[in-house]
Amino acid sequence: MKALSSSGSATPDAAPLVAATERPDAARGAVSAQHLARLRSRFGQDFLWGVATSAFQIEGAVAVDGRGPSIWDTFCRIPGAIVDGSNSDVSCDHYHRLEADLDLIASLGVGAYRFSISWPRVQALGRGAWNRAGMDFYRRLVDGLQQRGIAAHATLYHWDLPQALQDSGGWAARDTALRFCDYAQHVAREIDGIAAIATVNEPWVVATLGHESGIFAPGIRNRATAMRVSHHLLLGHGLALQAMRSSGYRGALGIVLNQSPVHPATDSDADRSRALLEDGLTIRWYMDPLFRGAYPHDVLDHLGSDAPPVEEGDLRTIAQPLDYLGINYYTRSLASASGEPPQHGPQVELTDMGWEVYPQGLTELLLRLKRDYALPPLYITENGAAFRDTIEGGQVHDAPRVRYLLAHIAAAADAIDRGVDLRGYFVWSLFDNFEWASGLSKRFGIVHVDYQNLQRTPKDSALMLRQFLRPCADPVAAPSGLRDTP
Ligand code: GCO
Repeated sequence: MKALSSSGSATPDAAPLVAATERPDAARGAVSAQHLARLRSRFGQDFLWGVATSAFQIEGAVAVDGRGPSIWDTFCRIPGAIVDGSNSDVSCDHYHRLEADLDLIASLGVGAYRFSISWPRVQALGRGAWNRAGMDFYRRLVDGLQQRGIAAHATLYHWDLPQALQDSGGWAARDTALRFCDYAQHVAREIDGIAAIATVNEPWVVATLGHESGIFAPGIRNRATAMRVSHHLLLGHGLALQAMRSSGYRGALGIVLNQSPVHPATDSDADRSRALLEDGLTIRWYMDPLFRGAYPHDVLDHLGSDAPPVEEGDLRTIAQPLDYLGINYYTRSLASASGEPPQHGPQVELTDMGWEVYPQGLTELLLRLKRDYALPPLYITENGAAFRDTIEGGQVHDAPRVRYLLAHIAAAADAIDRGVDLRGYFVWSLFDNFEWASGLSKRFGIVHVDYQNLQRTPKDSALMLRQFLRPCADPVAAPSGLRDTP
């Protein structure tokens, strides 16, 4: 998810995605093997390539095998909350198609798969009894990845809070951080073989879109509540890290933040100070407590009485050493004091979300983080784009997505060349899936999903990724089993 609602662009100078001589064929999304090989050679052999999903967006099966309702199940029932009136009761039905989907992931040649664990599937009420069937599902998932030689990168909280916890205050209640800690410890102890665990995905989205603008679950509109939520998410993260470490988990532990460089829409002083504030609210509000043990003063001043209550010791808990930091990058943000969305020049390419394609922002962001913080190794845990794909004759020629991915991978390489310790890159997303308040209307996948019959069809971007990762494989034909997986 991008960080700000005011994003857009008036940049006349947006750099071409791929140098003209190397630009993939616009019609078919075909890219020369030479281009792919050259790009690949900019990354070390140990660099981790993966694809990413989240539980609520793909699993379906919301009321089977003891899963409890989540806040997103509830939110989907509010008239008008989801633009197309859809829900995720079925979505990709991944829960029932696990083995075939794992084969599909393996056929792409990736080294890692980033998925999330649905808290209400493993603990229906968010406290008390554990749900054996839910735990078994994730055990099968992790075992299946291991059997295929793919590293399991799990996220514990990708927004699907058990509804029962919301009923007792949700993340605005400090107790939810303690419940989260119990859940984290249980998962880390009871599911063997997870290579990396991220505590929370995009706390800014949970706090701000869920509790200030209210466009995401649970749909609350109150800034003070949103800021309490942000603090409790960070506290829950810190408590969970301590608990997982002390219970003997030996994989890598981290957190995932969504970040966009914030640029002033114009050179005016007003826009510049707005950009500084938005940078504070979206980036420094999370990075400073995690890596400096303090909330940024300018943001605290701005919040005044909406600042969250912070108890003695909280910041020490939050600033636990991390094994890695995950960054989700989609676009940049443009800040304007007037609040008016900036106009886009005709040269600016927008995705189907209306987000500016701005790959150089990824390099800029990574260099800035390196400059300002003492960082652990970094991973791009999400990067990708929604476009209006069409399927014709069993093929999806998603040339804009191919260009987007290649340009951002090149931007990641630029950051590495300039000293950033970047260890991996995950495409968002493996599948077209339930895109939150946009429902099923936005397609982010490199694999197309037909929501009528649930058939999976790798798009050109998936075939490109496979060729990028496994250059010896047949560059044209899909691997057997890749098409027509049920
Ligand atoms: C996010 C979420 C994803 C979104 C993606 C596109 O990080 O925002 O992890 O669930 O689907 O970002 O908006």
